Amino acid sequence: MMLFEPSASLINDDIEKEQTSSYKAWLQYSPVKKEYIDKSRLFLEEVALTGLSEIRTSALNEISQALFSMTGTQPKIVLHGGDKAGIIFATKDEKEILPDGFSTDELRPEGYILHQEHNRMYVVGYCDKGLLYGVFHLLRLIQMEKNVSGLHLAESPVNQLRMINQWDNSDNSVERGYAGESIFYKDLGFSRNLVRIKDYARLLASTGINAISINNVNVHQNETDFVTEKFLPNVKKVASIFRAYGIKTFLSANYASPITTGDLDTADPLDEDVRKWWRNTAERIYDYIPDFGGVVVKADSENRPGPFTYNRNHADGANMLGEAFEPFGGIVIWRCFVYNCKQDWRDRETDRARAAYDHFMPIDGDFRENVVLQIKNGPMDFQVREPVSPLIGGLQRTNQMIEFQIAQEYTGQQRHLCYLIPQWKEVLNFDTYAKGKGSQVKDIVSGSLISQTHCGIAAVSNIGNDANWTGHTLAQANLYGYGRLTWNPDLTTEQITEEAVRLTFGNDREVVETVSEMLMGSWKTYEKYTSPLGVGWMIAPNHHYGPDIEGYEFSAWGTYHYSNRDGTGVNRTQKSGTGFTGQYLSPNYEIYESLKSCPDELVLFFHHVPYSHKLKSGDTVIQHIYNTHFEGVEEVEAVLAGWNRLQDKVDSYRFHHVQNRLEEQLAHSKEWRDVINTYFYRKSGVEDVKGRKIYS
Ligand code: GCV
Repeated sequence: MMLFEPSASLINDDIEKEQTSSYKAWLQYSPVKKEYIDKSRLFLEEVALTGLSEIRTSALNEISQALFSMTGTQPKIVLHGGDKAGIIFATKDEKEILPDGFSTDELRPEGYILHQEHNRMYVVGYCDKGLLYGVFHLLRLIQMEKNVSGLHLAESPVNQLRMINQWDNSDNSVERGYAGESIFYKDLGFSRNLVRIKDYARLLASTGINAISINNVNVHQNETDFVTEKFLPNVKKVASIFRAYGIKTFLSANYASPITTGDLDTADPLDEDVRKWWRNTAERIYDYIPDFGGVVVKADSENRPGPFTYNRNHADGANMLGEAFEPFGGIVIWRCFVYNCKQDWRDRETDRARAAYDHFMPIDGDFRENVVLQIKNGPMDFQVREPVSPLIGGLQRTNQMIEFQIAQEYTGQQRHLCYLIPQWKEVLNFDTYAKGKGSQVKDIVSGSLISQTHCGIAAVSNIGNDANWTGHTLAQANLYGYGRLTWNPDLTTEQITEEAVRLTFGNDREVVETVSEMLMGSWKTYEKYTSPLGVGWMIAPNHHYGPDIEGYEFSAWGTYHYSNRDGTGVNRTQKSGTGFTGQYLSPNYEIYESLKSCPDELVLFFHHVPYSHKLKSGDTVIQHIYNTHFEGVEEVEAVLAGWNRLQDKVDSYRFHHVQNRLEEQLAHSKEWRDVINTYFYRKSGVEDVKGRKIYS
């Protein structure tokens, strides 16, 4: 009997040949130079290990095919022994296959050691998952042609939960999806294209992701039934694909399920029948999927049901679910994106930015150990620029994870290039002062500063069934970088970017430099030609693509900028505004409260100022708006020109694809520039000191 059989191809049959390079994303496994192989003492006769498991099979599949594709050599897989030059797989207790005296002391949960000695490369995991991560690390080094001779390194993940949230619906759509249809669902059922899901699992695992929720947090009627016999066999299939890559499967649950799919007439969290219903439901799920992760819940938010209907609070709701999932080791991820989406724009007291903190701070400490609060990075909603949510670090006695959005809902929808790693790094490095100076967000969500039983980072995925996964090929770097940051938030943006580019496009110096530069500057470029100085929105309602400055100004969504002939921005101070600044700990509170100390990039988020207000940069607000909008467009022009120079160095499919997107971005950035400049020119009547063309 063949104990291990590598699967035939890493490439999905439904992908056209010319599209394969974009489909492979950062797992290209392109040939490396022969001199590199010799120089780095890569011995590839065999891969030896003492036994198989599901995850080890994934690791073996990956390494066999990757090595063959990169080096032309297919190592022999040797079970129980191995005595030739090659690669050794082990976990911490398999001392018999490790060199005498090999220390595994450096191993931490889910971590690994890569160690080269004589003619062998040891990949030693704390457990099988660590082993798999070690394999991906080794393959990364080889693909980047990094010298591995004499290599010794140990790594382990900083965050416990490294999660992806799919906003996929079973009608094939993806809420805020910009890369085609769902890869998970087809016509109200589950997709049969399991290869695609497996390739997604490979991509995620290669960056260190270990958890995924597979359906939209807005759980509609059909998906509510995912927790029933009707769909659990399918959920089980998907979960087993992810399990083989060390990824736990979660479902988004409808808070009102006992009514919607059960036969109760209430979802009151304190009702005994409701509690029993959820206990039975949890038991059923675990019958199918014994290592099921748990549920993600959006409750009392944007018209979704929740405990408020029964005059209960969020702790009552979350704890009721926590109790049901606890016996099976499941967790409840409860979202804090709770605000009044039916606000009257005339009401100047209510401030959406305050909402999450106002709802959750009073119940800090009231949640069960297996409940985690998931908090969006900013107090509003994934804008190009927002301050960090004051709830992060505000909560001191509750499990918490941060939520980012890889999907570019407000940042160009994967038609514009907007690389978000620099933004996420700023957020993760933000000092909350929760435990005095040096209380950075990354240390709060990793649990190192505030002790928590469950914590970490989640993000809304940006993939769909487009051949290149992410709509814009360069948006792949956001998914890659996100995973790498969840593994280690201390990786620099430069390091992540270099990896993403080299793995995706190869090691040619000009390509690496050009694409890295394109990525690195793109967030700030996007910010320049869209809404200024942290004010946010100014985007077309509903679909959120393109400028519409007053599109939300008189709506119920609580997203206003209050521009008039004299000035613009939202007064969120304690002194004379909505008081939101008061949610920050000192000295952040004072920094934001005072116009003098408020950082330029957030001035309009916190203050309403006259157009003549002088920023720290020396420009007035109005001149800043004009300048940045002209600059933003010029920067897109430069990016397109840079890309065009790579025509002979990038395969034609990806080259033309990216070129088309950049051309669209250029045209669209001009639209943004002119709409914003003209709007503020008409409001203020102030001329551009540089006399550039602003339409009257
Ligand atoms: C899933 C924003 C988006 C919604 C999304 C919501 C959320 O409001 O526009 O599409 O719903 O955030 O995060 O729940």
